[in-house]
Amino acid sequence: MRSPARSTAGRRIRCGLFALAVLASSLGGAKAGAVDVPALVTVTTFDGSFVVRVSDPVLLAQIEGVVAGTLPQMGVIGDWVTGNGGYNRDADGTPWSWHLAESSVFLSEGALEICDGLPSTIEARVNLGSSFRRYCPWSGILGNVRADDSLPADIDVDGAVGPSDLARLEQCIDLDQPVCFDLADGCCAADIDSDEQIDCDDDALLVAGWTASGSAPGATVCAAQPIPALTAGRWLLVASLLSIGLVVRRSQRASFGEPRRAEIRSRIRRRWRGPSGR
Ligand SMILES: [Ca+2]
Ligand SMILES: [Ca+2]
Ligand SMILES: [Ca+2]
Repeated sequence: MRSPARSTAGRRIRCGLFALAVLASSLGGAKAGAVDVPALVTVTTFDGSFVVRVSDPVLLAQIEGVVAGTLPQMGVIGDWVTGNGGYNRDADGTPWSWHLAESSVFLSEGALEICDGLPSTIEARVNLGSSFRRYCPWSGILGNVRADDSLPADIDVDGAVGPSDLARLEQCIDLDQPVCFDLADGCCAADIDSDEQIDCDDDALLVAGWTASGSAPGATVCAAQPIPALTAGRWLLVASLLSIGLVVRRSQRASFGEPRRAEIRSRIRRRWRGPSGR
């Protein structure tokens, strides 16, 4: 990621560092706490914020060091995937349609300009179906490290999995449109398993993660579909096997059964009449 200081990329990296330093001084030093992994960390940019989930204790210690000011300012870098993971939202609570894949997240003192941007930049990329996944917000400042209390199926990131999440999934689910990019803006937030489809796999996760009172109803299209289709398919298979069995048996009778019966009748006649009976 780093480049020689005299190169253009090097100047761009210094610009990124400068932005970090200015915003850090304007926000003041945040206090680091002893939080266990997994933890949630808020990254605040010039315009909007997002949340990163951290399961690596070494990375979390680094982040806490940066937040406390005992380590030099560093920015977060990672690769986005669809779905908000049940935790990624803006400061005003609006859920994003993406989150950074945990295994891809690291800190760096500099980053290339190509992956810079605001959280809304990434939101636009998700909805455009961009294949460029790297995100390294130059203005991103780490802060608010806390224990992870998120729920993976919490599509609207309100702290519970319930009717509002189901309503969102029902609105976005489309079994004929496998890629969530093709759906209305914001629907990629409903991709609970981050496979870029809004389908019955996501519904199964929502049902499994249901925290509201009562049993989870699940999406109508998924509740109606799988079992009858499977039963009908099984009956068709049984009927096909029976038909094949009948055809084979008839053909065996035709080719082998009749000569065998004729031979037995001939033997009986010979035994009854004796060897000279013919
Ligand atoms: Ca919810
Ligand atoms: Ca999915
Ligand atoms: Ca799927």
